[in-house]
Amino acid sequence: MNNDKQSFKSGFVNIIGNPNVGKSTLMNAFLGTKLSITTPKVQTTRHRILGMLNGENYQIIFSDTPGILNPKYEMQKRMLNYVFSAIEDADLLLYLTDIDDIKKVNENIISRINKLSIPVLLIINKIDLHKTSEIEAAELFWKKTLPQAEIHKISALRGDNLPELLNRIIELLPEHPPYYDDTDAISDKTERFFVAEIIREKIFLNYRQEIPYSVDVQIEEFKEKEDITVIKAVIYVMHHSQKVILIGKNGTAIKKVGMEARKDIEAFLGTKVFLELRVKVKENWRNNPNILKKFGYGE
Ligand SMILES: Nc1nc2c(ncn2[C@@H]2O[C@H](COP(=O)(O)OP(=O)(O)OP(=O)(O)O)[C@@H](O)[C@H]2O)c(=O)[nH]1
Ligand SMILES: [Mg+2]
Repeated sequence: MNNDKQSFKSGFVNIIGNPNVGKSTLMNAFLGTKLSITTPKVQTTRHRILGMLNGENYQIIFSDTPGILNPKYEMQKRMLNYVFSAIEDADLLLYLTDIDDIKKVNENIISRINKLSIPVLLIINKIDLHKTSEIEAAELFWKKTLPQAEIHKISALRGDNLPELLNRIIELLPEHPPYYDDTDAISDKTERFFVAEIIREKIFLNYRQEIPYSVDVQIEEFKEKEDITVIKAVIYVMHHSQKVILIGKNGTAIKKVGMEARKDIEAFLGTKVFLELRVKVKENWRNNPNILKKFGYGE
């Protein structure tokens, strides 16, 4: 029995990369469940989200992180800080790219990675979208840019090479007892957090231009009753004109968001859900440190 304990592996496997390369899709694929929201738009993920994967002899704590960006406002600064923290506390770093983002390499991040002494896997994602010659060109580029990284080629969406990648991750994990005793827990974030995220995902999918980036969702009430969960959420926008767009003519736009979100929340919670959405204006919330803190964007 003692031997078994000694060979247990556990560690923090942090996923970083440019916006939209498939970081959240990859973590969800490993976990076998849709935990982190994913959309075709950049900057979908705004927080660092842990996802736990428990095996017989291992516990992996994945971190999904926001895409690397050049911050233009305070919320984005905090998003980038989550990336920095993920570089610093990783036992194993997964740098995800999608071939198209070769031209958008952030030198600061690359030099930080090149100074690390932990194993780094450079993962070329979305191979289902590219020709072999394009994939090979990307490989060459990354061999030069991150010389110590081991290269893997995958499709997070289709599942290509994911079992091999998972085996390699387990091989590289340090021997360590599990960090989390509760093997049923899948994340450090609460159900309320994920419910707000589901609503935000529907806003990303239903609105264009600056609207998704001007919105935050907060859960004001979350009551589990015998046969239904009652959820009241507030969607914060920055200007009155955005509130008008969000609600739409006769409320049709917001109704659509509510219906789509309710379906996913019901599947996520496994209960029936009553969902009430309200829209409120909070001027310039993205730049207000106090509001950001209240909204869960720690420094
Ligand atoms: N074709 C294809 N699409 C993929 C693959 N992986 C992810 N996608 C798509 O790429 C888009 C972005 O995926 P996300 O997982 O949200 O990307 P992300 O890196 O988490 O993005 P941010 O949170 O904005 O930084 C979504 O539309 C995904 O369905 C893949 O392997 N192949
Ligand atoms: Mg994401």
